[in-house]
Amino acid sequence: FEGTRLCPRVIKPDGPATILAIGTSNPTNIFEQSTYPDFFFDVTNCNDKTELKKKFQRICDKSGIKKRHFHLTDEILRKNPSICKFKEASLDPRQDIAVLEVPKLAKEAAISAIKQWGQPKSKITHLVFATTSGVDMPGADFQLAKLLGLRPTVKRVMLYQQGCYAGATVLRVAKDLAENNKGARVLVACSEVTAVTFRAPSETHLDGLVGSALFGDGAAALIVGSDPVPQEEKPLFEIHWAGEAVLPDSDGAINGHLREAGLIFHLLKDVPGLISKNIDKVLAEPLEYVHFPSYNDMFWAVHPGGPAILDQIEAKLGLSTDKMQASRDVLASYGNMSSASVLFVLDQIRKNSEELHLPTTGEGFEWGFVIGFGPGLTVETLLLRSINI
Ligand code: WCA
Repeated sequence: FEGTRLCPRVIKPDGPATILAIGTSNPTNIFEQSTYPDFFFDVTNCNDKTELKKKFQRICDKSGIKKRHFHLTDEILRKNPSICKFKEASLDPRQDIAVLEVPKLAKEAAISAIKQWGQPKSKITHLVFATTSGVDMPGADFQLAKLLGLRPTVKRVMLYQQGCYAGATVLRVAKDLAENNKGARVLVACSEVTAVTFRAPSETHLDGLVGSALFGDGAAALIVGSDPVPQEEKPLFEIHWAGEAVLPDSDGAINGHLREAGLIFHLLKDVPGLISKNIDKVLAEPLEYVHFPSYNDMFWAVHPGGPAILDQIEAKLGLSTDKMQASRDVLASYGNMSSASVLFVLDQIRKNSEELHLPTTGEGFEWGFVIGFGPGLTVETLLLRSINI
């Protein structure tokens, strides 16, 4: 049990929480969006619903998605017919998949992050894990720690059923841990599989059709700590401000209910409108902290919940089209992976910055936002400072 105990009297580090590595993973099974309507209506035995299929095709065509990765395959779905019905008791097979696959997918992302970090995993002092895909005891955090062989004294925080904004929440929690415990190294992970939400289309649940067109599987993992060790650790972004807000008049805009039939999502059509209407108010406080740079002089990691959300934020804030490119690229390649999505976007931003030889990890800019949104309607915001490359 030695080695990960922190000083009993809290000694605070000097600097801000810093992201030291980002890893991602996806299941290998891929569905092309162009052929997905045929597959989806066939495997759910709904080919007779021709008007509904045309509507689904229209949503897929406007989704901005080229492909998605799923743990679910044609074979798995055909072996589990209850998952393929609209609302049949199916929680058991869904849980059987999620409880196993969520930590497994997170493990791959974590191995990639730890490798990039370049330090022994024994230096990990804390683990913060979020998923909206299933629940279990002991939780996915426990399973991930075991799969990775982390020390039994690693201090864990498990966040279940937060929805899509949790990609930013895990970093808010990691920031508090890293900035209040000298030497802390926090492994952060988000992992989602659509085995909990997959279901047949129905005229009675048209917002479910939107989820079926958008949601995908993926996991992201990061290492966070303050005072990076020079020559040993490579900082990517500093986390300077973290906050959460519930938007006014947004009750019921995004809901999810875990029932015998799995996780049932409800999305009002006005979700993009509600977010864009309030986005400038949400950003006012962190912007004050950095003396109001122009929106276009910042980098933007926005949860790619759907193209309409990105379009409307872009229009409301007067952002140039390149600002949301990383969000659109992640949406195109993976769909909406709930909590993991925004962390994929951040990874994409720093990779693009390096490939294009830009002066900072934040596309050449000093300050940027990570913005997640989900049930509530809750918006979770982080203000990041990039690092000179
Ligand atoms: C609608 C709706 C609607 C449009 N209800 N019909 C991920 C993985 C997990 O495992 C678990 C969770 C998650 C993620 C959870 C979340 O992130 S919450 C999701 C947040 N995202 C949204 O709220 C979606 C935002 N919407 C969009 O990006 C677009 O509206 C959309 C891609 C869905 C459609 O594109 P559009 O708005 O440019 O086009 P249209 O023509 O306005 O809409 C196409 C059709 O979709 C229309 O029907 P139709 O018959 O006239 O063609 C709309 O009525 C319909 N539609 N939103 C029910 N919420």
